[in-house]
Amino acid sequence: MQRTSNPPPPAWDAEAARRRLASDGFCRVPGVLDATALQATRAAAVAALNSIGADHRAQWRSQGSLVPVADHPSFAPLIAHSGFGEMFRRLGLPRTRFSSGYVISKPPGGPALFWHQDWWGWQHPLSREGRIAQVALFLYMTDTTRENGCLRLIPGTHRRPHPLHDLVDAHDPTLAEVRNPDDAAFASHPDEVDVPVTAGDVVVVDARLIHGAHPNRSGRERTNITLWWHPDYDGLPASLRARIWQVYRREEIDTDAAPGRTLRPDIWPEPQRSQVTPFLVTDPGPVTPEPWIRTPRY
Ligand SMILES: O=C(O)CCC(=O)C(=O)O
Repeated sequence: MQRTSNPPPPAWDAEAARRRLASDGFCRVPGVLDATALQATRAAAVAALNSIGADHRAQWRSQGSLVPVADHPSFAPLIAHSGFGEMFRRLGLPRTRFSSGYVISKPPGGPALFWHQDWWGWQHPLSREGRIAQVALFLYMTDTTRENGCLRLIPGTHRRPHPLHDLVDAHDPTLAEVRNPDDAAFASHPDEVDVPVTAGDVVVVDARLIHGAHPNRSGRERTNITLWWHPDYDGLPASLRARIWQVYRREEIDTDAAPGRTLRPDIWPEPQRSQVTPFLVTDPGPVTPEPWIRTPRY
């Protein structure tokens, strides 16, 4: 049988990406997932989306879906993908560990994703420093444009206040269900920047950055997989690690779309468990977790 090999990944300027992540709170790295990895990840995403029903879609209408990766061991090869380690290294984010992830998939006609930021440790002084405690990798399974619901964000808001901070209570159920489509949390903002991608690119986003997504006006599903990682996890303050450990264990969090489920990568069946073990956050021991404060404090 003839084997086809993937073309080499595109070159990218690591220094420029590093600077952009520091100054604007995000960067786009092209072609991290090759065609083979994309195909396998798409299949895992489709299976995960087949496991949810209309009630889930209604509860998470703004996101489109919010399916925990922890419930689907088929995402093990994605978490362990060698391209991430290389990317983190070049971005100057060594010893980065994985805590959680979600399949966030906008169906055709899906509304905008509300403006929000995802950091929860605002009481900790590290929140106002250059060091990044948590990044999202956004992995889109299709090319994205303004038409099909690409990411949009407000550059620099990971380090400075912005009026959108005042109106958004991230992950409020009224926003997730889009009870009021005229809420400013869904509207375009003059400061917004679109981040369209080619499938296989990774958008790296500082958890503190204000972001959202355009409505999906196309006739096709627009699927994203968000993976949360923690640069220099072992060097983070113990209270932050204790809270990240709780998130990983699916304890006391406000974004687990499947409360009561307890599956997580360290109890996945083999061989998936072994595949991801080197990349997972670890138990910091008996430490009081950082308070869960989602409201930014500058
Ligand atoms: O689905 C998207 O485009 C963005 C997802 C997102 O904002 C998030 O996971 O925090």
